[in-house]
Amino acid sequence: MQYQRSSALFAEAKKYIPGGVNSPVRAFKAVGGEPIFIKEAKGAYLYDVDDNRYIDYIASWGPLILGHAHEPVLNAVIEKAKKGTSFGIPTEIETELAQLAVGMVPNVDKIRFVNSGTEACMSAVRLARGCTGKDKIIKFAGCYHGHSDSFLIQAGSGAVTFGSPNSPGVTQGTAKDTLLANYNDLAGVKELVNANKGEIAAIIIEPIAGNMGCIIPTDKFINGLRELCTQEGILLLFDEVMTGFRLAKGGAQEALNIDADIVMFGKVIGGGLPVGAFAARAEIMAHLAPDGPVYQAGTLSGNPLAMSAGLAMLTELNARSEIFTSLSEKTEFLHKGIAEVLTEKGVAHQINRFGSMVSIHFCEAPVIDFETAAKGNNDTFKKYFHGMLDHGVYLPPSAFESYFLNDAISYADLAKTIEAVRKVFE
Ligand code: KE4
Repeated sequence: MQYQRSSALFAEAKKYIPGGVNSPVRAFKAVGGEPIFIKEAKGAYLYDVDDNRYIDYIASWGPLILGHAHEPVLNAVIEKAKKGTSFGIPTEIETELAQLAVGMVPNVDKIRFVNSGTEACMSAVRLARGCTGKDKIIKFAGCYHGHSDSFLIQAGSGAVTFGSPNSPGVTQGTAKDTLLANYNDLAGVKELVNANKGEIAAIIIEPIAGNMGCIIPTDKFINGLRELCTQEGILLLFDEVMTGFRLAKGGAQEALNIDADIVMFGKVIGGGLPVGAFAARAEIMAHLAPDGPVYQAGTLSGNPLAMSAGLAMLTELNARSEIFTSLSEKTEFLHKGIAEVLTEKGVAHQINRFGSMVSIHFCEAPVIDFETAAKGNNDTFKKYFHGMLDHGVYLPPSAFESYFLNDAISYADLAKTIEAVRKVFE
């Protein structure tokens, strides 16, 4: 593969955009080298500006679950654009998508659209605080809920368990209201709850984690969280920005058979255009402006152009719900094929998979939380990432991400991917 044009474009981009990118993970800092620039995409394939073709395993980090430039979604957007893109005035299509989404997702009566997953999670936390009158939240190390100040927090120093900022610009005043626990560690959560009795508004979690690689909660952990929240009057917030409309029609709530109190969405719900959302039972959403006092707003929230992409995508997912099983089977095929090659080559690895989310960790011990995920051999990962890129397979450029399979990927593409792993480790 040659990347001349990408390299030239990256140099140009860096002159005007910090790091040459509009989201840090795209800059390849975690894997070294320079990012490729994409010219276009269709179905399962990306085409870069040097005319290299790649099988795509990030699907724009989740949204393009039906593959790139999927006709029904494209046509919906093109038709809608001809009638104007945004008015800042109510439109019927917002209700259509709201009704469809609420019908697909268990245990929610109402939904508010925003423009990103960050906005959805940020607003949901404010709603939880507004509902309960309590200030603190618990999040989990390694879970990512977007870049709102309350989430850019790492484990605090010492036993106080207060959070401390993990980015300059986040104040200690904000950090003190975010407590950190470890994924799959129910006892640790209980300790935090007891040490902050009556002060915790919400526990926010990725029900299947995707930002440490893919990490699956134990039944004991996730059911224990539900019970604890019910007992303590804490709201359980499911960040389904990745899992929503990907693991099942009803997302992780359906897949795990657990009811959250507020559910947040992004990615797939927008069909590739900027849409986030948060949803809950009526009595919780009644607190939200303009019905209630909890303020939240957005100029382009629910704009008909983005709604048209989301509506086309969710309509197809709702009608073709066998797609979730078929994606899961393709992911299992990939998992087994790669595991076979790595075992044959004597490469220490752990592969975590849930539905169409999968991640590969180059380590011996099972990966069950952020600490064990961090034990992966990053040198091996970097060589693996670039080797696969050279063999026409685009993987997430970080060991702390998950692959997202899309419906356009064929079994032939999967076989090619497995073959590429073999060549890389030869
Ligand atoms: P956005 O604000 O990026 O739309 O969504 C934030 C977010 C919230 N919750 C979860 C579970 C998420 O995975 C995300 C965003 N995911 C990252 C990939 N790990 C987006 C990629 C990027 O940051 O460029």
